[in-house]
Amino acid sequence: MLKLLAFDYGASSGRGILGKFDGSRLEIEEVHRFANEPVTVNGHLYWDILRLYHELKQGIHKCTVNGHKDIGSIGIDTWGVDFGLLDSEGNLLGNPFHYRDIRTEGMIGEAAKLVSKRSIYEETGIAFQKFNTLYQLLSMSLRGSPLLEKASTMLFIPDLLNYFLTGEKASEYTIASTAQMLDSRKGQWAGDMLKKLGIPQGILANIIKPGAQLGKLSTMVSTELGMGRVPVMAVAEHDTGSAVVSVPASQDRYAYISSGTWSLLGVEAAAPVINDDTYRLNYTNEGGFNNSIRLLKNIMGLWIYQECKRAWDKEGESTSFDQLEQEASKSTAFLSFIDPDDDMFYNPGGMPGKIREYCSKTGQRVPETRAEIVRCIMESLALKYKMALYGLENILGYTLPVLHIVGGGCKNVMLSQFTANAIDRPVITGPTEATAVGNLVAQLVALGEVGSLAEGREVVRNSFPCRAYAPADVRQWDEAYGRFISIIDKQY
Ligand code: LFR
Repeated sequence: MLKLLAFDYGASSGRGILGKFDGSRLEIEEVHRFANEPVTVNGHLYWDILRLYHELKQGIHKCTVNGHKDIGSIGIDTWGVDFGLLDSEGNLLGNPFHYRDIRTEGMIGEAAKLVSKRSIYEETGIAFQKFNTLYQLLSMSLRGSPLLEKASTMLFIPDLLNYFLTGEKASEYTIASTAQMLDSRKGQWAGDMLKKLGIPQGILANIIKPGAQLGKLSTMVSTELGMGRVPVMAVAEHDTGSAVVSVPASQDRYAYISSGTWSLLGVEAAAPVINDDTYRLNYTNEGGFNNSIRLLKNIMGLWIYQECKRAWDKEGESTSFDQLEQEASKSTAFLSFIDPDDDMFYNPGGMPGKIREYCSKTGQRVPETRAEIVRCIMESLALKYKMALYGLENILGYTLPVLHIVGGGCKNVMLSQFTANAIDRPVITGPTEATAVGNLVAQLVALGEVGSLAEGREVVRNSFPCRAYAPADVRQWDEAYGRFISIIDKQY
């Protein structure tokens, strides 16, 4: 039995997952789970990176003491775009900023003064999101940040954690692609563009492809943790990249949603799709495992729901997601809609109030109860998925007959059913631990235990149950879609 360890960091929690592979099936066991709580200091939002590294070591240590010293390899994946800076001696310069920090406000416009938006898109294929690494670095460069001046190396979060473990500095391709700083066709840093934008190129690390060994636990780390010098693999270090590796699809044409804090809806493509439509509709082309491209749309996802729950918990109205969904399922359908991607929902805090404000501004009935608010979020998300899926089909010129939903969001039965109803296509959910599973599959490929991504997906199909949802109430959902479109098109 081969044992592997996957660490998966999301925006609100992280986990260490032990994978056991018997040659055809993969079994997973959660060995460590921890909160990932960003910290506000002086009005800026940061990741508590040393705590996150501490949790990584705790997870490895737990394996040591629980009889799993014989780990074959380790892989790490995290959310995209964020990074740490190292000085010339390899010390971390400051705490990495959270992508929701305000410092990138207005930076897309500033970048466009130096290089046209269309040229940035033509070269990188990456959608315009104010949180992209490009705009984080531009904001530092424009204000003459002393940290940036001192920096010798920039490492994305999973690269940074790998560096702490192994001493190796490299930028894994899938995570680097989220930066909007790569030439998407060559898979290398877009040197000329970065020069025009004043981004120092000396700090960029070598790009390495996923599915290979990055290094080994350093002697210091392995002594500290009582674990041998275990190989550390470059997996698809971007969580979405790992999640898509785990999609258990057997047919050629399908769409997926990697569902968590964000909902990433897309397809796997052989090459970047960069044209007038993808530019206008802001579809992105992220680098994937096996040189594939993830042509997808970022949708705000369960963030809005998580934030509502956080607000209610804070007010002392503590509840569970299950309870909220039960209440919402009894609430009236199609009372009011929001555009989940409206900028007003991007920043943390006061989410129930923001939803009410949106509905009031757009002349709709204002949801009062928790149940009405949750129902409004779920219906709006399902309708936004429909919009993104139909947009994708237009771009591709063919129909996507089935939608796979993977990741923690699969647990939300109401949203999965609403999605099938809205898109009028079958929805298949699972695996729930998609990112960790994809991370483990990439390690199996790197170790030569499975021959290809297709074989890896077969392992996933053999190992994890799926659930299918058939569309229902299609006519009502069609009508609702018409109203949804007219509301989100409203200028307020
Ligand atoms: C999902 C994700 C998305 C990325 C967002 C910010 O966890 O990685 O793919 O757009 O977080 O990094």
